[in-house]
Amino acid sequence: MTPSVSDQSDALFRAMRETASAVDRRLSTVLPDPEGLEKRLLDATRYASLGGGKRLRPLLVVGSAQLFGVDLSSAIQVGTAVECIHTYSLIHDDLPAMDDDDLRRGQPTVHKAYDEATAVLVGDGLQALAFELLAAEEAHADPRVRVELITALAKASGFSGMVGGQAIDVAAETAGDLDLGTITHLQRLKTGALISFSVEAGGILGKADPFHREALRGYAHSVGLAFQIADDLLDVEGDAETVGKATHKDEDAGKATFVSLMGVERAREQAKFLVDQALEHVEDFGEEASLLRGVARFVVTRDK
Ligand code: GRG
Repeated sequence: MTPSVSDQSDALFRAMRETASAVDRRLSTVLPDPEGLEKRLLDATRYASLGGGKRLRPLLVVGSAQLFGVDLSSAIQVGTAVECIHTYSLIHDDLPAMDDDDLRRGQPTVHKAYDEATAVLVGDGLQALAFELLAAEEAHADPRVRVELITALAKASGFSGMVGGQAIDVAAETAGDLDLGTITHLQRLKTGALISFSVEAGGILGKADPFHREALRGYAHSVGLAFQIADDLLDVEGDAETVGKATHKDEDAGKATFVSLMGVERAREQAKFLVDQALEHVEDFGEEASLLRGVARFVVTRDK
């Protein structure tokens, strides 16, 4: 019997809660607890990284790892690593030199609650911690798998991934209006690359064959773009209290986004189309893909 829609969303929200708690527990264990002058740095790191955020990327790692019967503890280790990179990117993105934001995950941004130097260092420390987590045996017993994970996360977060996308975004502020092709490229790098890593990580951990890895790449591509369109829609339609960060930022800055170029209705249709496409990519998998299916649907219905 196919589970009802409400059973499916109950299961998704349970998985989200469990993944978020597991990531928090892992982070609490691995973050050092110094008493000296570096205490403030670690306090700020806990402030930024514990108890907030949807933990969507770790959830994608857990979902893709489930397809190949990978241990949950390995998936949480890898999910915690990608969450460290994601959190660092948000902290740096909020700095005055970048997006200059005061609110993140419903609380003052790190440079507001502490100071700019601390915010830079928290981000740097989290980035290093991500690779330490992947290099540890808890990620996978096979060192070749660990090297593959490290390489994939480095590419996804570096010059040809998230940092490259952020650089295009910064350059776009003075480059005039971007077209749809350029925005798609920018978002593929800035937010899509980490989402793709999260989905592909399950295939790496499970030593999946090329056919299944290709299916994961297709799913990740569609979900990544759908996520970004939903983010653009939230900027236009969401309220800051629920979203947990300032809204109407893109609109006020006159920034070209999927929504400004396509309009709200077409953007919403495109996001739904991308979700259907993502579901098709994983249709050959059975029940074990139910978490990935749930996440794909959630990405466009979320309110934060
Ligand atoms: C500073 C190197 C560097 C990169 C920053 C990802 C990024 C690049 C900036 C974030 C800006 C932004 C708001 C992008 C929109 C998409 C996005 C990443 C939203 C936040 O991700 P969620 O919704 O956040 O998963 P939570 O708080 O739930 O983890």
